Amino acid sequence: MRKTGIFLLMVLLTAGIYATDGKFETIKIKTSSQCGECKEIIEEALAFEKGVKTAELDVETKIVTVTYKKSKTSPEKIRKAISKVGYDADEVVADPKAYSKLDACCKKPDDPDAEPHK
Ligand SMILES: [Cu+2]
Repeated sequence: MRKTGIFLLMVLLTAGIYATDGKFETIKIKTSSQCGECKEIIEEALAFEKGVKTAELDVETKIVTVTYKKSKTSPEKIRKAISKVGYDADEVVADPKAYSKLDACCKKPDDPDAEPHK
């Protein structure tokens, strides 16, 4: 009898995990980030973005991995949020105003205003 109880509990738990799984999606977005500061800016912007559950940027690959709620946001909106803080996000180009405010070390390497990292 006790074993059946545990079995039922496990079935319910598994069903619960699958139920939440369907609501979330994970995407990878290529950004124009250059350093740890960029990582902070982008991750913070996404933390405040509606529907975003987690965001983690890999400085080496410049790829940000975002898990979001499908009913609350979309990859387009997430790319826009990254552009708004001054970075390219896949085919979405960085917002020029936000980009101009970035520190010299955070600018794209082919930009004449960019300064190499110390
Ligand atoms: Cu930077």
